[in-house]
Amino acid sequence: MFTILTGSQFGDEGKGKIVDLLSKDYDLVVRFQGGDNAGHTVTVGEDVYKLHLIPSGFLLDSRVLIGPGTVLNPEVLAEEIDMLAEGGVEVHSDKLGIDAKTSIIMPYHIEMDGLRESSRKEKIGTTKRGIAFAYMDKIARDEIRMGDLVDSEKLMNRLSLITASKEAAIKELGGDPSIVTDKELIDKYLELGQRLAPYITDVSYEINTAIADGKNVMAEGAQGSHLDVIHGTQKFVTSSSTIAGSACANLGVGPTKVDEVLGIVKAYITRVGEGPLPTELDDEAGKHLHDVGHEFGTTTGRSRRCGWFDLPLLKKAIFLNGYTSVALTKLDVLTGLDTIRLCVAYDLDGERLEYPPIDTSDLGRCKPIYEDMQGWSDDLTDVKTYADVPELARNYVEKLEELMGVPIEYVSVGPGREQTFRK
Ligand code: 2SA
Ligand code: GDP
Ligand code: MG
Repeated sequence: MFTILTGSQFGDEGKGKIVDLLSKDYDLVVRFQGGDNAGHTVTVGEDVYKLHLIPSGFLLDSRVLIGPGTVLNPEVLAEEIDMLAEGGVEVHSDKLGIDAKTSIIMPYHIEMDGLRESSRKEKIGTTKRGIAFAYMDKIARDEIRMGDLVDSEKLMNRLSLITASKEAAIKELGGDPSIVTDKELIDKYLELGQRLAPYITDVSYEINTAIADGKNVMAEGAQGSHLDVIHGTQKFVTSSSTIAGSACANLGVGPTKVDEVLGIVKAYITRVGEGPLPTELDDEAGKHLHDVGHEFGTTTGRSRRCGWFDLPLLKKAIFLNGYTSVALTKLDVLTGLDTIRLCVAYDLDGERLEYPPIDTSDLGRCKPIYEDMQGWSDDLTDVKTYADVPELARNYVEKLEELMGVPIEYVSVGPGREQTFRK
């Protein structure tokens, strides 16, 4: 079975938690896009793991893979492996594989991201992890690949071919070009290459043979559908394709192999960084969602913007991904709100829109049209079955399901593995 799991909103829907929960049934769990801009949280009892690169299926028996469509900061990966080892979770090469074709995020990419972001008049709010600049080099065919990093001659040769253009680009951004040829940094990367060499694999081959052998494979998306570089709220997007189809292209698996596409849907909406968020709240309800939901960026610690559930954006995510089912997360966070508002459509210059406009600035001008539902005060965090969910909360879940037209398969009422049940 091949399952693709993606975020349906602007990221941070709780993908990490759901991947961890489901990974017991999967032989392989694979990241297919993005880099260490992602922050996926897995909570088991007292242990909280905040991962940026290692797929969230690492805790149980699954083998986890980093696919060739990702961009990899080798230092962050080495730190993650060390951090897990300190906590007693060993991640050796039988557990983790990295595709040889994965693009490496070089120190100059991180430098360029920071310089570009600070010089922008209109900020994007990137995570400053060098993501866009590493992808730019991939597309320009100037990237350093994982396979180059393990061979000093190859690396020096690749670097010599791009040094002049990288130096010029950094100078143009107002930075110090010496970072490109900095010997200490290059030596550090070569050391990291040696350390990560045993993990190198051919991800497409592993996945396709696993599927052919009747094994189960899960592709774990990062960020969210509306941050997709093509279909998202451009320019306030990340630099990779975050939607389900991207898993096939990035992993080298044919679309005929896909069995399920699971959408992770937060019971409200959040966004970190700039860009439109029509239901954004700047009142007590927004403060409630932010504080009760602990809405802070997992990678940067930035405060996440919060708003009511946005149906037009969700309808678009359903089209973009073709979800076969949905996991609804953070329902518990809504407890204690007297009224829960649901954005069912937008008003744009007096016209009612059931679906987001194409243009990002038009989306920024959309005013939400709400339907109000009665809230509930019961704590949900100890609820173990759907039948035990209080009626007013069930009304909300069932209203969302009806409006989305996609079955809600799982409901999550807390960060823990056990705080999840089937609907
Ligand atoms: P980038 O760094 O080039 O990918 O930034 C471009 C936009 O993409 C957004 N982005 C994210 N949005 C939500 N969550 C992400 N991961 C972290 C988390 C974010 C954090 O789990 O909380 O810690 O701040 C993520 N990664 C990228 C980003 O905010 C820009 O809007
Ligand atoms: P991801 O990027 O989609 O994996 O999500 P993040 O890990 O960045 O952010 C989701 C946050 O919500 C994490 O701190 C999770 O532990 C937490 N979380 C996940 N599901 C639930 C839930 O159902 N209820 C609550 N209260 N927290 C949750
Ligand atoms: Mg996250």
